[in-house]
Amino acid sequence: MFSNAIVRPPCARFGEGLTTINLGAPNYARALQQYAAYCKALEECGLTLTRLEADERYPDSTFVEDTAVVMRTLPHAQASALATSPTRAILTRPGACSRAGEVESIAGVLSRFFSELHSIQEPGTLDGGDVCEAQDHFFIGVSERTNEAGAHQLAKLLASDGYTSSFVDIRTVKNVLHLKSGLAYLGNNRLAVIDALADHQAFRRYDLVRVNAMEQYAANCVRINGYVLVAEGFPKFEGALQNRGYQTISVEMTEFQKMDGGLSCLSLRF
Ligand code: CIR
Repeated sequence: MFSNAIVRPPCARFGEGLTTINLGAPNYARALQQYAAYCKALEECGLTLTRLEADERYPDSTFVEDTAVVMRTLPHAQASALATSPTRAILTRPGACSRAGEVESIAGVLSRFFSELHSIQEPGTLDGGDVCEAQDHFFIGVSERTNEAGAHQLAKLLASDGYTSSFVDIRTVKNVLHLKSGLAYLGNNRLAVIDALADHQAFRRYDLVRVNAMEQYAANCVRINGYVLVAEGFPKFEGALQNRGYQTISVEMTEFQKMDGGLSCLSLRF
């Protein structure tokens, strides 16, 4: 169960952020509306939101997921009362220089919830979007943003808390900025995964819901409590989830997609 999410609205300079996709400039007013609907959906899933102020210094600062890796429960504590009290969070070291300063302000907020904060250190770089938690295992993407040193540092920190991890190199996978642009954990040993990653050996023991190239953006969905948040406009994937018994909530994400961002990127959930 998740109970909290940290969110930050897009700032007025949102359109100056990094992007590789060719979908045109985002409409700021529309981005704010989509953000409001996203927050409402998180609340519908039962989360209490910590709403941060927009940060004009960093155009990409609405994508808070990239600044930290939060652990919900310790695997060995799952059956005990400790299960609901998160202990450790790891501050990342974003791979894009323009985003480095985003981490500092997140640290202050996380220290209200987590008793221990750790950090990825130079020469490691790591973006939270490259980290996919699947119960007591983490998939860590090695990407243009997350280097091997960062991935190893995270794996070591996770191992000291009893989590296992595996690396997934996505550097040659086209149109995938972060691992979670193409992968999501759906609970019960099931993953949503884009076709281009589906044959990776790290996923061979999982039940896969494949996302075809036409609907690739939809793979970045988020399972929260009894629901799966999905991007609006991808009927095949949403139908595949519903056929498997998931209750979906769809959210319009067009303006965030223009900036390479997906549903998971807009919050830190724990
Ligand atoms: C960036 O390029 O860093 C932002 N424009 C998008 C970050 C998206 N974050 C994510 O996938 N976790």
